[in-house]
Amino acid sequence: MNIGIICYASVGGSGIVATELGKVLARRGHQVHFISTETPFRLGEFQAGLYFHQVLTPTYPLFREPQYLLSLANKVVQVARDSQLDVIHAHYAVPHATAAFLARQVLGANGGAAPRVVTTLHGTDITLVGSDSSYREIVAFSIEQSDAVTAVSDSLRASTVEQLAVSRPIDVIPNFLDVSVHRRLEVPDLRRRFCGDDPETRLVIHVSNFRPVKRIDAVMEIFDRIRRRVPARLLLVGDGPELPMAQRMARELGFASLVHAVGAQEEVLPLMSSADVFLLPSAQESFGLAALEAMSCGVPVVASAVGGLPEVIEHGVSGFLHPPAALDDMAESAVAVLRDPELRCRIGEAASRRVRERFSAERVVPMYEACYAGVVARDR
Ligand code: GMT
Repeated sequence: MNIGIICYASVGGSGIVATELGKVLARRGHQVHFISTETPFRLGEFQAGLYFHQVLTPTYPLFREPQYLLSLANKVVQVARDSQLDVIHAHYAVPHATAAFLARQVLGANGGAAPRVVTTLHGTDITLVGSDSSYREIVAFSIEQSDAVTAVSDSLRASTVEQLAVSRPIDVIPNFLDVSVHRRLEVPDLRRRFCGDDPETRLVIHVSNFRPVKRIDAVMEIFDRIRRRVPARLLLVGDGPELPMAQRMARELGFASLVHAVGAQEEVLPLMSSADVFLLPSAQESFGLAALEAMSCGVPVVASAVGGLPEVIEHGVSGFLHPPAALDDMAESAVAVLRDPELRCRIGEAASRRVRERFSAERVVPMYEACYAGVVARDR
């Protein structure tokens, strides 16, 4: 099949999922055309069957804002014509589902053959951005008009129905990892770099885009409670608007020397593999791809019991979930795994087993293929 994937190229779960999906689809014999502003983060080495089409959005003195929606829709039309796309797969509804809808209208005008549109909802495109009254009507319309819609969790499907009053069917296709690559690596040198030579010092990690929804202040508060009870270091991976606040909090709480902030990194597996516990106290998380990455490396996750996280982590079995306000409880769970190597191992093994059994590319990518086959076979 010829598939056009529209995604954000910047660091972020939706772009990572779209990129990994495209890579696996190409390995399974499809022709995959990424359409984005830059080469997608994590695209990696050249792979047969993968193409990249850059969206350029020219500026003009009359415009106060670049016209991204128009240039994107225009590029989708060109790629669809040149490459005879069967399916346009929009990852993240805003504005990608709308661009796909526009492109399909253009291609189908005058009775032309138009590709089918599949939209995958990722989370903030519904819970934060799409439900904002400035975007709501258009986002809901674009979702209704897609030929198929998928959401990354049951929780996100329910939020979409509730917040956008969407009435069409939405299939749940969870996020996934290539489990042949996503596994624990042995990285003693890296661990020593962060923790020094003391074998008792534990490494706590947080990976995100450092936006307010991630509650970085809670990460810092939880770590403050942990480091008073266990010798520990905090590894912050990623960048975003809340990072300076995190560094200020570390100084004010007196543990700046225990924090390593390494910025946005393409290769997170070695960093995840060197950690003992992952903190994710988000206010909202439709799935929690970073948690899944930590779990694949056998790292216990301590997270908020919000959104889709309870579909990923079973409390007390493959990680720990607490109400977002329960910082003491999150610290308590983290201290328990940091102090008890046997518990850490048991939870870590259950976590990596869960990823392999429920969230592997082998299990999930065929769900997308079935979705594409369904829309292509269906009469419009
Ligand atoms: O909010 C973000 O962190 C970015 C956003 C994105 O662009 O990818 O993340 C959302 O999509 C991810 C991939 O499906 C999910 O794993 C994240 O849980 C989701 N974020 C939120 O719901 C806050």
